[in-house]
Amino acid sequence: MERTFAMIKPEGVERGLIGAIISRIELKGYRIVALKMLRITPELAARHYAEHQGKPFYQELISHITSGPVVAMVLEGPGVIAGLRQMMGATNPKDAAPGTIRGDYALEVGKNVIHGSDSPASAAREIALFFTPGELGEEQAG
Ligand code: DAT
Ligand code: MG
Repeated sequence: MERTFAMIKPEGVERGLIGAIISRIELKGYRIVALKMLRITPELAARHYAEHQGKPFYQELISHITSGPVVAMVLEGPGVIAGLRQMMGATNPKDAAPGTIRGDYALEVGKNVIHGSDSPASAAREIALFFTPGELGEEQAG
């Protein structure tokens, strides 16, 4: 079954949107495989956002994602990678359709409240960055 990595960003936690966002994910029918609140270190932020190194918004992106606790999760379901991206809406909330998470809860691209993996390769990489096999219930017996 397909899995993806999702994260409620610091402004989502700060604004009290954890319940609303998780509720949408659960009502859609995706299974929450693992979930935790953590403070992202600059090292983890740099690895997570490696593809954006050198872009004009990179420093702001790193300082923002490390500015407060986030809620990280692994979601499972058929087509969940693309499905969550559809539920999130466009990267820039001003382009995100009403009914999407970013369309309904955000105004600025730098504070777009949720991250979701953009491909199977990103999902596998990001899940492994944030969760141990034990946290995913994948420890070997014995
Ligand atoms: P997404 O989060 O939709 O996958 P992305 O991977 O292109 O988008 O960018 C990662 C994050 O970086 C995005 O959620 C918000 C920030 N970002 C992207 N483009 C930006 C821009 N032009 N100005 C400021 N922040 C930006
Ligand atoms: Mg992305």
